[in-house]
Order: sequence, then structure tokens, then C-alpha cells
Amino acid sequence: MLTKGSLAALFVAQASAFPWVLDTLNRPRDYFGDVEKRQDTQFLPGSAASCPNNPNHQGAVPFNPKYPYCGAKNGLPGYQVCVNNQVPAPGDTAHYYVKPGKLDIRGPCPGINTAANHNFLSHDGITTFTELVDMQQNVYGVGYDLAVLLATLGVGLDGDPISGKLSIGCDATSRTSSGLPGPELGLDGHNKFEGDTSLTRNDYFPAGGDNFSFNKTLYKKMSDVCQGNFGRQCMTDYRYQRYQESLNTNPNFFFSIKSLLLFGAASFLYELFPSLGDLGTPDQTTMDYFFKREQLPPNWFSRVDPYTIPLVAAEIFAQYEGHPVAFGGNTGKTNSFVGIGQYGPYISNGMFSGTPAGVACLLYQSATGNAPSAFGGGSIPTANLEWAASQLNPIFGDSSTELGAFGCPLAYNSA
Ligand code: HEM
Ligand SMILES: *[C@@H]1O[C@H](CO)[C@@H](O)[C@H](O)[C@H]1NC(C)=O
Ligand SMILES: CC(=O)N[C@H]1CO[C@H](CO)[C@@H](O)[C@@H]1O
Repeated sequence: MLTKGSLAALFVAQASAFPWVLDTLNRPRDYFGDVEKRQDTQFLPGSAASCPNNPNHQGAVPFNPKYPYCGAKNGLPGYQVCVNNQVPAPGDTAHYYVKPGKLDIRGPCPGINTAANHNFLSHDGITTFTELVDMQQNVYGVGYDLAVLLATLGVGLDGDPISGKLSIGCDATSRTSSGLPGPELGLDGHNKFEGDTSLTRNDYFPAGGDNFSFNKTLYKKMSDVCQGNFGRQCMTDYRYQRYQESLNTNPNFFFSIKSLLLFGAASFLYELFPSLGDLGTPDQTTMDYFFKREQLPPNWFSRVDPYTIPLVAAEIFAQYEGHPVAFGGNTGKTNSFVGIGQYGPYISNGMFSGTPAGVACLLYQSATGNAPSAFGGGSIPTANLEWAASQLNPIFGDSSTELGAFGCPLAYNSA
């Protein structure tokens, strides 16, 4: 088991025995085993060849003033505080649950799949930046800042910033692309947004490329650990267990700064999924609705106070500090872990060494790619990263807000 203490010892030991261990930053991405080593990617799960195509693309249900939800439309900020917001609103039949068909794309994110099943996103699974920003606010009470960050990560890493389109699962480049070079893998794309040690999804390599399907066995394990309370403590413990499993069973395990997003996603179980969000109860029945049925529970209300970037950064920090783990990866064999040594003020001796503000800054860097390739940067086209910075710089650079006061160094900040 890697604990903070044993890891520090490991680093000291390795640093003397293998002086290269602490010098991973300038290594090519394939220094770690977990590169896109997909010999024949064409017919793998998630690939373009196996991706369903629904010719009947409808788009999300348009904004209707009769049912404003949290008031978000056209990708702009909604009310932010969202009182008495029942979703779907009684009578708003356009947002009632519709089971996905065989031609509809679904992917690794239960929050997004559920929203698509309720037509807050296009039901076929080809969505847009604007739909994502509106949906997160209106359905879940996500703050505008976090809604933009997550949508930017999705579209910037896995979609097309010019068309604004994103597949919520498999590679649907033929329908998302504006003509930019390169495939747009969708949310299934590995080590862009999706990564190893997910709560209920397999790691990529042991599963032959399917890291996005819901795995019932993992869900049962999580439920066994949580015992009806999917709160912060349980997420902290279960995420740690998942890390150890990946370390021990996945020769190509890779844990980058983007993996911090997985702690963020884990916080959604207790901050966003319960009726009334953080004021509600993260119980088994609620989780069954989101993970197994991908449907909003009956008589369900969104969170009231917005879930913002500072709040999610604090949750990520708290879970990480509960069981600190090293950044790095296995190098082609199980238990062959090599840590990433130093990174700015954020990572030292492979461990996160910053504050919640530092977490927020690393989230920013995950989206704008302002990070060395050993951290999972490097494979995203510059145009995408510049676009991401143009979306996020106004939010992270507004010094009148709590987030702006974190003073994250901004990328591509010529303005
Ligand atoms: C634009 C917004 C969003 C995008 C692009 C997005 C994308 C993703 C992706 C790619 C994953 C897979 C990560 C992995 O396991 O490797 C994921 C996981 C997850 N997402 Fe989202 N997400 C978004 C918003 C949300 C929201 C608003 C919620 C909750 C209301 C949510 C709940 C979750 C949960 C619980 C997981 C973990 C699933 C698991 O590990 O089994 N997401 N999301
Ligand atoms: C689900 O996860 C378990 C535990 O990692 C694994 O043994 C099993 O093969 C996975 N099931 C599928 C269908 O991939
Ligand atoms: C949970 C799940 O669907 N797992 C899949 C993992 O990937 C393998 C190989 O593609 C599939 O056979 C499994 O069904």
C-alpha cells in the first residue's frame, strides 16, 4: 500500500538508487506505460466505427419561460441561487424521462447521461457547449463558473471548439467536427477528460478499451463501502481503494493532475445528486437513479446555493488529504509505479503540496494545457487550448471574486 509516509520513503530510496525518478517532467509521454498505444483503434469500443448514429438530431428542448428552472439560457449565467427548483417541473412534459434508444450515444458521465435522457441535452448524445453550460445550472444548480469550466474541459479536450459540439460518449467526429484536423474522441477518449480509477468504470487498458460502460461489480463494491451514505468520507475511502486497485492490476495505470477531476466527480454524489444537493441525503436509492437508471428521482429538486469552483476545489482537497496518493504511473507492469517529482508550487515528491486554491489552479491548467506532458498535457491542439483559455481567463482572472483572488497564473493571456 502506498501511504504518504511510505511514499516519501520510497521517493527518497528511489531518488538515490535511480536518480532519474525525480526527473520525469521532460520525458516523452510514453515514458509511462499508459500512452495511446492502440494498435488498431478502429474497432475498439468507443471508436468511430462502433459509434451509433441517430439521424434524428433534435437538440436540447429550447428554453421555455414557463419553466425557467435556474434561469440559464444561451450559455449565460442563470439565477445562481435556485430556490424551489423541481426538476423536471410538474407539467413540463418535454423534460420527462425518455429512455435512450439504440442509436443514441451515452458515455462515462452519469450526470450528463441523465440530463440527455431528460432532453436537457440533445437526446442523441451530440451536445454543445451552450447546452452543457445551461443544463448544469438548470438541472443541478452548478454555479456558472464551474459549469463553464466543465463544459470547456469537455468541448476543449474531447470535442470541437469551433462548432462547439461534443459527443457525450464515443467518437462521432463526422458529426462534431467543424473541419479541424484530428479525431474528436468524445467523452470516452482516454486520458483527456476520462481517466483511470473511476468510481464505476473500468480502467482503459485492462478492459480492452472500454473505460466508459457502467460496471455493476464496481458499483456494488462502492455501495458496500458506502453502506447507504455516499458522503465525503465514503468517497475519500472508496477513491483510495480504486487507486490501490489500479496500481495493483493495471500495468498502464496513469494518475495525472487531470485525475483531480475524479475527486470532483466523486463530490457530485453528495453535493449534486441528492434532492436539494448538499442539503439532501446521498443515499442508495438516489445513487441507483443516477447510476443504474440514469434518470432523475421522482419529486427531485436541484441544489439551492450554486456549487462553484472554490467549493469543488475544497472538496477535492479534503478527499485528497484524507488519503494522499502520488501522481505518476505504472511503467508497463503492475506495481511498477514511478512518481512525478516536482511541479511548481503544487506537487513535491510526487504528492500534492498545495492548498485548495492550488487545486483550482490545477483544474485551470488541466483545461488550458499549461502543463508538461508527463502530467497529461501535450496531446491537445494549441487551438483548443487557446480557446479554453479564452473561455476561462475572464472567470479565473476576475480579481473581484473569490476565485480570481486565488491568483492562478493564466495561459495565453495576451489581452
Ligand atoms: C460539461 C459538464 C461535464 C462533463 C464534460 C463531464 C464529463 C465526465 C467524464 C468524462 C467523466 C468520466 C471521468 C472518469 O471516470 O474517468 C465524468 C464522470 C462523472 N461525472 Fe461528469 N461531466 C460533467 C458534468 C457533470 C455533472 C453536472 C455531474 C453531476 C450532476 C457529473 C457527475 C459525474 C460523476 C458522478 C462521475 C463519476 C462516474 C464514475 O466514476 O463512475 N458530471 N464526467
Ligand atoms: C468490472 O470490474 C471488475 C473489478 O475491477 C472486473 O473484475 C470485471 O471484469 C469488470 N466487469 C466488466 C464487465 O468489465
Ligand atoms: C462493463 C463493461 O461493459 N465492460 C466491458 C469492458 O470491455 C470489454 C472489452 O471491450 C467488454 O467485453 C466488457 O463488456
